[in-house]
Amino acid sequence: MQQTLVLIKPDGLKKSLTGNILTRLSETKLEIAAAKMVRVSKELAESHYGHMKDKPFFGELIGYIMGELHDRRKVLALVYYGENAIKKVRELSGATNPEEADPVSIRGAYGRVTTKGVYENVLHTSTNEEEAEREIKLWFKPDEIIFDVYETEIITREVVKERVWKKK
Ligand code: IDP
Ligand code: MG
Repeated sequence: MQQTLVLIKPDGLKKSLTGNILTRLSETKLEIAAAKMVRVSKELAESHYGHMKDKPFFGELIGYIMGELHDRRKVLALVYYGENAIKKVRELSGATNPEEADPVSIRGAYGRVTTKGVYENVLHTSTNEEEAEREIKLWFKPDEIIFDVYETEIITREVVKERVWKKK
């Protein structure tokens, strides 16, 4: 059994593709183990794409995943769980460059390359187990995932600062 991170990127949300993408992903017969809307901070974006730091398009990539290009400062983050989850989701997603992706793959059907050269490929999917673990731990807390996918521990925090609803 494996788990993999899927992000429906801001272009996917802006183009109203969420339903279509989830329908395509349901072909895998995998289980959705977690799902949430996330406002992507610069810190989260840079951490997620940390391994791309030296790429010439890094700045655009961070702006893209933060929603700056689409006026949608959010992504839908999901964890898919099941047998061979990483490969199944990856195959259905298609190649990184949407122009090279199989036209029946999700990226091939819905992605595009902008005139500035940004690959707007509508979703992110983890490549391997190591990457999936790093990414799932970055985007989700243990209790947001319905299966115990990785080892956890209980810690006690001294100072807890939290945003709550303001009392009337
Ligand atoms: P992946 O998303 O298929 O795993 P990665 O190589 O991990 O591809 O790249 C992360 C993201 O960076 C891609 O999904 C795409 O949005 C962007 N990207 C990758 N390579 C290029 C490129 O050569 N030009 C522009 N954007 C790229
Ligand atoms: Mg990748």
